[in-house]
Amino acid sequence: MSQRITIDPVTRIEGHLRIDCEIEDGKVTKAWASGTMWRGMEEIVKGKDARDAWMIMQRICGVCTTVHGIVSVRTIESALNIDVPVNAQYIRNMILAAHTIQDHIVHFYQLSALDWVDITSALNADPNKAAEILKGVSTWPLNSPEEFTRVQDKIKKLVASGQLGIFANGYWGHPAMKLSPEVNLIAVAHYLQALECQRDANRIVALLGGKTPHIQNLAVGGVANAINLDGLGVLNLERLMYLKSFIDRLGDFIEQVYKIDAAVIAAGYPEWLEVGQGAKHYMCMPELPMDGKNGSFLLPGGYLENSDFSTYRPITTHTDEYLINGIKESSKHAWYKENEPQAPWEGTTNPDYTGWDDDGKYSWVKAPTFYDKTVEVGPLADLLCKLAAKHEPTEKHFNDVVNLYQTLTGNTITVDQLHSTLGRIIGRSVRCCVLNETLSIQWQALVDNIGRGDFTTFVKPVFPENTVIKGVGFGEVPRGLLSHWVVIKDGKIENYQAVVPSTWNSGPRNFNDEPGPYEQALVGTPVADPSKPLEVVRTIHSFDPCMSCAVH
Ligand code: NFC
Repeated sequence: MSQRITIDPVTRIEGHLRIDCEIEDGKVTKAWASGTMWRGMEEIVKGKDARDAWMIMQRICGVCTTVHGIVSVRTIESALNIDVPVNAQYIRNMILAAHTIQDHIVHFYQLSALDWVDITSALNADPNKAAEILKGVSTWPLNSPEEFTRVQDKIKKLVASGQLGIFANGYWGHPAMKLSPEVNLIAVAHYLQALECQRDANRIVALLGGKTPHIQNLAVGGVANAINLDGLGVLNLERLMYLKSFIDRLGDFIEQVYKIDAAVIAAGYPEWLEVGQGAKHYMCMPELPMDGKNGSFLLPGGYLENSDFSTYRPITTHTDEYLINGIKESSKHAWYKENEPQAPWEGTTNPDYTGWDDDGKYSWVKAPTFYDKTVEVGPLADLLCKLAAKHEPTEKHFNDVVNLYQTLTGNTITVDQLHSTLGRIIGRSVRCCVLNETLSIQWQALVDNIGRGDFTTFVKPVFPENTVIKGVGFGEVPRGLLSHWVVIKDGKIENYQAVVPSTWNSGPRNFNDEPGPYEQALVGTPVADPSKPLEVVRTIHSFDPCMSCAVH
């Protein structure tokens, strides 16, 4: 006998997401993902000056706040075919990398850890044993018995006060919680420390971007940071060194805490390497451009089909015709008037709410496809594509996670097992380590270029008169592949479409009725107690949904 459950809203995400599942014999057999809020950003921006698009479109989201701005300026610059000064690229790259690092730390600890970590069990832990577990594994100075005792006392006081605050509504004591009290205590301690450490990543964004969330330093044609090494410029020597101090400090937490915790959590839940495969096709963008035209990148991107590395096709530029011609969005199952797949430059967004229909329309999220296929994007796609590309930093950090997992469990993690809920969590930690290394590289590239006497950060854009121009900008952002598409006439926006990572992943059934990645990933998920569907939430959280991005 099948049972239907609805989780609405799913919490510890950004935005408004409803998940419906049919459960039979303790497993999910069918699922629906629905974005339940629409705002119409693509309509709002029409008719506006193209130079202002980034400022408006950045407001799609307050979580991935910088990336819509950066991709939007790339979009307008692609329409104008202008070369951006490399100083501007390095500054944008550091913002993008630092922002993504901050996002991944917050996702692991604040948004998803409590799906796996039972706070109440940490009360029974032995702080000495907790410190012993990490001896020889991590050099993090706060992994001490004293610190673990301090954290445990803090939680005890919280429980005694009856005011659990942020820890009030977990699935504590759930049969799917399996970590030892000591590992739970370690995770709670790191949860609290992560709140502090993520601020260093945000400081990098704010120093370069003027503020965060929603940076202020972008411009079509570059950035507004003035470089003046010994004067009172916005970016002087003192600021550059200040920036470097945050970059260095951030690395310790990522390497000595986050990467290790990812392996420790995986070791506690090996069965989650067998659950949660989404779409079988994966795509990620090349990112961190090192030239002015988005044609050469520090990090590779590509596309692979049917979970098969032999199909890997590198994507080497943001102007790749194969890439641009393959992307469409369909609204057969979304609350918009048009049903047929549309290429984004011709895309329309005409809202038409008709209520929930299991076999018809049931979401505000459109369904993107690549050459008619539903594709997963995000940290797992990023990991798989970079492993297929034999990207050395990715291989190195992935091997570190696997080696620690092996030490803890005696087993290895195969690439086949990455198509899973844990695969996404591991992918995000690996990506965070890779991005952390890029921060120093970008910083050095900027300092070296300034040292050669190049202080340029901006070229003035000139819009042609009486001509329609089209642009597309891409980015590999925290939740995966982002693209913005624009049609401009006389400097004003005629059409604007955003095809967003969480749209790819949380999309409903596509024009061919194939379920979206969330919906596919949920099928087969075990559910011990349908009234407390922790396991469903684990898989959904592994994607790190951002629904205000997904719908926009
Ligand atoms: Ni909001 Fe964004 C979406 C990201 O999926 N990353 O491109 C935007 O949010 O987190």
